[in-house]
Amino acid sequence: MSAEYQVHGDVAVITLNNPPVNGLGLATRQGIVDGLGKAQADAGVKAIVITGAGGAFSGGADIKEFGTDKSLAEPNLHTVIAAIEQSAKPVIAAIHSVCMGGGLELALGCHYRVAAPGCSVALPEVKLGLLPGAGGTQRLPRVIGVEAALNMIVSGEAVKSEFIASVPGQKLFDKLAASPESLAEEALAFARSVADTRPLPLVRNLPCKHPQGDAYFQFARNMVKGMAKNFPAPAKCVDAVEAATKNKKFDDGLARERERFINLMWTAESRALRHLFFAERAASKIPDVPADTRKRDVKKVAVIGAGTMGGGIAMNFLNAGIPVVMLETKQEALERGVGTMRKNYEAQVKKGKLKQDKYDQRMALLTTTLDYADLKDADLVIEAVFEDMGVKEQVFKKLDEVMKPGAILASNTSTLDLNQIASFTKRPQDVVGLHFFSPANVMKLLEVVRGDATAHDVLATVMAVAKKIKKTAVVSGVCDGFIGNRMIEQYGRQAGFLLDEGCTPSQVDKAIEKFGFAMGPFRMGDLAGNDIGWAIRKRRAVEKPGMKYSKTADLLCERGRFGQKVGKGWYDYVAGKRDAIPNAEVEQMVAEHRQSLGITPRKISDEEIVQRLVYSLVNEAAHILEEGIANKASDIDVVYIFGYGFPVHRGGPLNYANEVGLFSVAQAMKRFAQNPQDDASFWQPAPLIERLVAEGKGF
Ligand code: T1G
Repeated sequence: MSAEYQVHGDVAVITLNNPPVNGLGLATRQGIVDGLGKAQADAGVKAIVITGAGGAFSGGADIKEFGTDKSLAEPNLHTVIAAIEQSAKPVIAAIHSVCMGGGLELALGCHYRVAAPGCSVALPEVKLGLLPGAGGTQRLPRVIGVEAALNMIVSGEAVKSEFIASVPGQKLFDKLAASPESLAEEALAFARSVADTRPLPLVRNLPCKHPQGDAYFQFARNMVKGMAKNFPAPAKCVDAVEAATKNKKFDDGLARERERFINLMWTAESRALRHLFFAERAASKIPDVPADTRKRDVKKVAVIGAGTMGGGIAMNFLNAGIPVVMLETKQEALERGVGTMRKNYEAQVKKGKLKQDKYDQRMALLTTTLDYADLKDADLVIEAVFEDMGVKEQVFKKLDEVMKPGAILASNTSTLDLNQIASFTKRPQDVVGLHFFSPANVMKLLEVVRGDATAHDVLATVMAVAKKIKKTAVVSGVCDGFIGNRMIEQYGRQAGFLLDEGCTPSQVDKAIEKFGFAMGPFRMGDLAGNDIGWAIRKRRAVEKPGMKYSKTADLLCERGRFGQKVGKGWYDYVAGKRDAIPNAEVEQMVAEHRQSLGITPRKISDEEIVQRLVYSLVNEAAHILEEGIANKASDIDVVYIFGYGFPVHRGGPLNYANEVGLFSVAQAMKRFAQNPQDDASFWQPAPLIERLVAEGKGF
């Protein structure tokens, strides 16, 4: 069922019913049109109410239909809205909970709108690389004003129904119900009260003007140009709303909007954003862990280690209202850690991002201790101690003694073997990896590392906890570097080889920043600290003696050029500034090292730089998929977008490879394998890529 039709006395009620958010898919659209037809034909029906079943009025067009012939099939949303406007009897939208996108456009086509308080109202199409394509850019300005409408459309952000209803002169809502519970009754009563009112009011007939139109839209264009460098949709939103104020005939403005909507629908940026919309939600689904797996209660969390990571991790739980007990080995370490947390919160209070009382509430949920015995009643403990297996062993043996049965024991390790960590306990089924990314209270990504013994309910529990602390969690199997760090190692290797072959650090950085990364590998190294990679390479030199690396990064560290924290790295930095200033000494060092290798420098195009950096991620990702370390390709895109700054408008490394076409990607890899300075064995396209190319498929 996708739209139910019932008659209550002299009012017909059409209830959208397409779980989970009453997406306006073809069947639902057809159901609305059928219901309208029945109501017109029934002489006993004096008015029609449209509402939504479950937790939404409507979340908009059914995004799952995009790219299929259903999404534009008749009756399309325009046809449905026209049928509402042409109804001989008044149509009243009774909206609650969620009224977004096409759902709001549907309501705007109605003659009247009654809203429950607490309803989230939005035109979020811009977040999918689109613009409202069913009249939203033409009708919303007519009921809340041009500027308020353009702000909503360009931001895509939701506004509460009661706020909109409180704005003098607004015409979006004819009535605000007393509560969500009374909406149905109040909508029926309202419908009866307007049953005989004629002419039926139409939003399309309302005036739409801006007193300083040209100046305002020029200002708006300048604003969106700055905020949406890689996205075409915001500028087109401005065009469409401007058309609403310029066109004498409503339908001309509608036509302008439609042209831009169809154009945006076929852009790579919109495909990328729609891919990520579903990818982020799909990541929380673990193929062999049923969605109804019972979860353990997590009412109290313990964090071991009050360093940068421990403090950041603790803040996530305090922010979600979950009490935290934090343990350190020394009082001064505890005090330092708590001091850093306070500084972080106070900075937010100062910027007006956090109210003082909220800050106080959060800190009141934190207790600290030097004694493991104080952790015993925590439901989840997360260790964020030094990245050394010996230290982890001590901690987990102690936790095994102290923690209550059923407590989840999590490690924040970023590369160590979680199965080995679990083996230090008598309860490996309760052990899981929770790899936060620094700064842990800011970065959205959380790699949930699944050990061989990790229990299903532990996985289900930590995925739910991740959602509660507003993290985007992706499950990874156990391997060196899990998903993200394993991929970035190949990216870093390619960056080094490019220097050996003829590039300067800034040439590599500029090329990949033009592709869309906020920072190239060398600026990123200077930010994170070049000595971190140095330590990992030293460890790997023992574990994987055969792995080929460029020596330039080691030479840089041997000169103490660890990056911004010491004022010099690949680049020079002026105290207090982040500008990366190329350094002749470093470029000389790179050139001399190249000479020592007997390599004649060659001109390397930006295209090759980008391909080698990005395709190295793609090839490693294909191996990660083959080995079952990641469950699905979209999970890897989520990791790289939310944890490693892959440009959002490209949709992630694997989405981007699909856009390029795996045949071309594989061809480029084979070319790179011919390069004597590179690592030929690495550049053999992964068997998965070869198979997909043979089948003419993508990831
Ligand atoms: N179509 C299809 N499925 C949708 C959907 C939609 N519009 N919105 C959500 N879902 C699915 C989602 O994939 C997930 O599925 C489940 O609902 C719960 O989502 C012409 C063309 C509505 C605020 O952009 O902002 O209208 O993973 O986890 O946190 O102008 O979903 O369970 O299988 O996000 O409670 C415009 C997008 C479409 C709204 C609910 N509308 N959705 O948040 O749940 S374009 C949007 C949201 C359009 C017209 C154009 C949120 C939500 P699964 P969730 P939530």
